Amino acid sequence: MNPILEKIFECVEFGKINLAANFPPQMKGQPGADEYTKEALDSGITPSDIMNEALIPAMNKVGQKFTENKIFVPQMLLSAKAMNAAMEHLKPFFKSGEVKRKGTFILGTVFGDLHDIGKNLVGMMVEGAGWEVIDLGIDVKTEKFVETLQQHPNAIVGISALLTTTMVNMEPVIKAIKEMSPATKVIVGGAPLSQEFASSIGADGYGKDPQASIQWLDSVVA
Ligand code: B1M
Repeated sequence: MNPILEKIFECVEFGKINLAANFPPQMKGQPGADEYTKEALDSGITPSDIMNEALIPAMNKVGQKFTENKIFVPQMLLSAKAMNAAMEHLKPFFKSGEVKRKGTFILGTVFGDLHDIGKNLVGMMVEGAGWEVIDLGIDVKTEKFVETLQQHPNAIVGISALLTTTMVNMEPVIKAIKEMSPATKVIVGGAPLSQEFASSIGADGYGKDPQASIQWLDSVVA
């Protein structure tokens, strides 16, 4: 692999955001994902190669390590931040259509629920895996999901819930989505959920964690 791409991979894997960042200690004083991505673009490496050879594989590795309990939420957040720093340089190329996304993912925490840490992690990781993410935030009403889907008819919808009292709110959201657009796929996730619960409310997928969600999303568009 190109040495600059290797550096970007390493920065995302270990959460080195930029030169000023003190974490991780062994990379203190070194450039981060921010500087290396700019350097890569300046040296003529294409945005697609940065995305497909460095960012996506690095985030895959991070997601895998999280699933295996080798790293925890703080490390994954720093990796996501490093990835975001790199993405800032790539966004203009996405907007111009030079780099293609795998699809659009509409994501939100179900109405009644204000928890967003897990949802944000899923959003960042899915974006890092090459998807366009439309994050509707927390306490998202059924109408908002439906309205956003009308604007992005080919999108996949993701709903998060952290409370046993709000996970039941996912069912009417899914029902409304399916009534409007039966072909739309919906994935749900959040600590109190299970595959069994997801199936019982009509969801197409269940994401135990970001990595499982990405694998499911990729399988839908494969
Ligand atoms: Co709340 N809270 N909270 N809380 N809170 C829990 C969830 C709770 C388990 C704590 C406890 O009692 N032990 C409990 C729920 C009990 C239950 O339902 N059985 C609880 C409660 C009761 C409450 C309040 C009702 C408390 C009160 O006011 N009396 C209240 C409710 C407010 C509301 O939502 N209406 C409340 C409020 C809050 C804060 C605002 C203070 C804060 C949220 C801040 C924020 O999110 N910005 C908060 C927090 C931080 C927590 C805990 C401590 C941590 C949650 C978290 O962020 N986990 C939590 C206890 C705990 O989990 N230890 C708790 C880390 C996060 C990375 O994990 O969200 O599970 P998680 O996400 C994972 C996976 O689930 C998955 O991927 C992520 C990464 O692996 N995932 C998805 C998540 N969404 C996904 C979507 C997908 C796919 C995968 O596809 C779409």
